[in-house]
Amino acid sequence: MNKLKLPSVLAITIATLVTSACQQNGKAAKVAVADSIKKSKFLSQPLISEIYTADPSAHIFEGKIYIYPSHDIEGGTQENDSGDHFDMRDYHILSMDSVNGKVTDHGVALSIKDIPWAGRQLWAPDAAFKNGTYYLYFPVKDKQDVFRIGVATAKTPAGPFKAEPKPIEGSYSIDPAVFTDTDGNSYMYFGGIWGGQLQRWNNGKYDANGSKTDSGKENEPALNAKVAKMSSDMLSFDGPVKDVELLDKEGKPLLTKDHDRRFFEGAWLHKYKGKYYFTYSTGDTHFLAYAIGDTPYGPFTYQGTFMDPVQGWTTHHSIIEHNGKWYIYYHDTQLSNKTHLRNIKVTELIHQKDGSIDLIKPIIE
Ligand code: FUB
Repeated sequence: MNKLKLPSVLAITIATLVTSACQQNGKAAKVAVADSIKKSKFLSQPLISEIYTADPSAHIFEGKIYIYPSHDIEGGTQENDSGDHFDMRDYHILSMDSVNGKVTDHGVALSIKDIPWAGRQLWAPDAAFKNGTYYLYFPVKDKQDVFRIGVATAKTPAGPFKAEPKPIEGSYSIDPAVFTDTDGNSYMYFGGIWGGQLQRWNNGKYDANGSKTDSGKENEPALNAKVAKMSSDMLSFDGPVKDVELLDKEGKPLLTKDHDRRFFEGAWLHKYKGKYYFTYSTGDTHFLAYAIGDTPYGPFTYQGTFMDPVQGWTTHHSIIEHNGKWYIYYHDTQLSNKTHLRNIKVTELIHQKDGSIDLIKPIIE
């Protein structure tokens, strides 16, 4: 799963050369120079360095920015294509008054030991607010090692959250993202292939012996993310789980072999000028891509990539509007240089007049 990127190699080489040139100035000077070069290759800096955080789902609640991230830890599990090394056990919620404001870590908001049906691996969460209640949606493997999506509730955005006794009926796989439309209806987008197990689900049934990846049906339509309308109490699905169809500009479904464009994981939805933007990670090709539709159900027409690969294997984001500007929250591995120990970041996201999104380059060349 590892990839080596040229800019990283270049930055490390330059850092080594400059630091050794500065040797007569002592250790502190060396560290300062190495640090400034290391930092300068990144477009943005980590929002918090006391804990490792990833998969940031940002929302504006009570006039503040709240971030619902994964809390990465060193669980000691061997790295593999199923993502077993992402062995997270709780969630910390972060908040700030403004995009560049001081970050407050509100501590543990939900722990795996307080989710009655959970087995292992608390992955990327999201949150929503309706009728005086905050909802935290989270994927975790159940005791049979199958990813399902749970929900927990609280009266304040930072929790603590109390988990419902069972997963959401009809939910499966990972990466829930809940979008509430201007008419008040909410929808959950979810799913992820490979470690997210989506390729093991067929007609609502899980095949424990199914493939570990999406390879094998290269010329067939790629696996789709899923969408379901939420019930008015936000605790269950109101209606069937549907495919999020991703089409090319000729109206044909993207194919499995199209690794640069097909859906992998990390769905998000935002609405801009009346259009629905479905954004997602292409996984093993490490892009963030976007597709536009006319309804929350799609179909969505692929438009392009809007973020180049970050340092690290996974790429995962959320998009919010704050004070008239749009921002993308994302992660990379700047602090640890380890796939499973990530740190969250933010940068501005620009929509052009024609509806396209400017390409973001998270690593400065
Ligand atoms: O954090 C674990 C997994 O890594 C997430 O669920 C994926 O989206 C990827 O970021």
